[in-house]
Amino acid sequence: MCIFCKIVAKEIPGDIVFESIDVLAFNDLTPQAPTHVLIIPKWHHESAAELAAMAPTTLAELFTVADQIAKERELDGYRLAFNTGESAGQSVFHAHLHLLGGRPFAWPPG
Ligand code: DGP
Repeated sequence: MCIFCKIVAKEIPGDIVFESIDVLAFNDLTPQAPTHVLIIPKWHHESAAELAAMAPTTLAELFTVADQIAKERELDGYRLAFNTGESAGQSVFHAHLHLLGGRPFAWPPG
């Protein structure tokens, strides 16, 4: 079982900020911004593309949950990212949407 599946199963602790039938959101262990929340499908999918193909409604929910959290925290802007593949920085192969906010972000990202 992957590390995020273990958080979903409550086998290891996660600092959970939102939960629905299909989606879980929890604070990133190594936050890169004042708000750094990971929003994941509870069902294991390796990547955003696989999630889009297999469960598009759940993929859409990740975005609505991100916006809901941003509104609750009154963020004036935020960045969303899916890293896909090692060369793009993916280290956990369970699809996860990064919600980053609370500081300015440069573009293009490094
Ligand atoms: P990525 O590099 O895009 O695959 O992002 C993986 C993120 O997951 C990274 O920002 C650190 C975070 N992370 C890794 N292990 C854990 C964990 O056990 N708990 C939590 N909350 N976050 C984790």
